[in-house]
Amino acid sequence: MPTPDLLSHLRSIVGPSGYLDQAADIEPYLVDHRKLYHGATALVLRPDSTDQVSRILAACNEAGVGVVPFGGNTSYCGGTVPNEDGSEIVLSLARLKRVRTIDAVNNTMIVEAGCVLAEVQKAAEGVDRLFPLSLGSEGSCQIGGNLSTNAGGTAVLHYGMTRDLVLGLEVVLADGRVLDGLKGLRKDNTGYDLKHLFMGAEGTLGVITAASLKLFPRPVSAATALIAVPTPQAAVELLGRLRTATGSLTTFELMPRIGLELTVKHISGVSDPFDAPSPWYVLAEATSPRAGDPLESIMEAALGDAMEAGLLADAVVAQSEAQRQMFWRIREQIPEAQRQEGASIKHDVSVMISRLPAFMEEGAAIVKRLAPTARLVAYGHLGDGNLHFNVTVPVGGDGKQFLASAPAINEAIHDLIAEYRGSISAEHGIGRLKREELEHYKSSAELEVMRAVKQALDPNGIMNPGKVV
Ligand code: 2HG
Ligand code: ZN
Repeated sequence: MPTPDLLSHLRSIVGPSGYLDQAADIEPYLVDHRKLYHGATALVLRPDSTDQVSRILAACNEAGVGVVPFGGNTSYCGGTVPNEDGSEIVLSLARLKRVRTIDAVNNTMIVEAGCVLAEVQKAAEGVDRLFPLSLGSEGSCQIGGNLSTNAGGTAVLHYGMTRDLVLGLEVVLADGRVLDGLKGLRKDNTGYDLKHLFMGAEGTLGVITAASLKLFPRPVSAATALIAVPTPQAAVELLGRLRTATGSLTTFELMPRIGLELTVKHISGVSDPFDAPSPWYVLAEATSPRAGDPLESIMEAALGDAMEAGLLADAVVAQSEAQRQMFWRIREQIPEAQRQEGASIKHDVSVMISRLPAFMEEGAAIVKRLAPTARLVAYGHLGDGNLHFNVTVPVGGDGKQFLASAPAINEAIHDLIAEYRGSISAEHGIGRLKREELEHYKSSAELEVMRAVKQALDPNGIMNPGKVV
């Protein structure tokens, strides 16, 4: 437990505008986005400089008090909830929100951890560049959280995961030392690449306070299509064709019929653009920084060929920005529509794309066996081999009762994923939710190396205790 002396020392580090200690103010920091956990804390710190973060960690490390880094609170895995006994301090990065530099020639920007992702995107746009990380929660998630969880999203196919978009990090270690990796170099082969330790570590090894991010040419031409496909296998074949034909496929998302139905039902401004229902749909987008790039006609020709080959039943290439946005809305609002429909059991899994259709068939059979009346809503980033293999409560069913079947369904789906040599968390991380499963599915050698790294960087175990390892 933090002593009154420690608490007052921490308050003095950040000054009167840098902390919250009244129950009502603290409450929003205690519950995760999915409301899976409810923690407790005596103090939420809101430092406004790396130096303050450094002094906070040094003090907590000496006292052996746990620190829970907190960003935009969009974690799916309870990654930022303090434990229930109130013994940990919450460290919000929200006030570290400066864009320190933008260098359009070097194609880099240095941003602080508390910048909201949409603001980072906007700052890049201001110098005619693209920062390509793109997520449903981009209006509220913070770049520090994106980096710490190595977030995915809908442009991974072309640009990679968050860790691929980073040249270097500024990190405060558990004992308060600062690693300064903000040189903005594209080539630096000087031994272990330390930055990658902290991306995906979810704040368990140190606190990311700033990052040097890669910028890209800003796309000005795009072709966006909504495509009705008969099977996931057809979608996989279509993916290969569209990648080759366009040379710049940025997005390739798979959605089931029920995903479209749920968004049409719950989300305003969404309608089904097709005459006939289809079991599956794909949202595909190709982009290019060249003005006047004939992507639309290239996409149309490729879709025509694919139709002749029996890979699709129908397709619409967006004819206006409004239509393009509607197609995107159908995909991006599936999680919200699913939430409005009732309780759901989520699996954020990945396998090799070539094996995805077979996995989906076996996974669907498992769901049918364990929850015969529940509704499988399997959608997501097919281009990355990553599906949200979610299961929604039966029509008119009781949410609580349904959720009681989660452990059995999780175990069966994750066992299947293990058989397929896939991942039980493709893009949402581990947090608190999947810590035990991680222990089960990682090899002992992997776990030993992870624990050795944790021990080396955080010997007192103060960094986001109880998460990941
Ligand atoms: C998405 O791809 C997000 O829309 C959320 O990763 C997935 O809610 C989900 O399961
Ligand atoms: Zn996703």
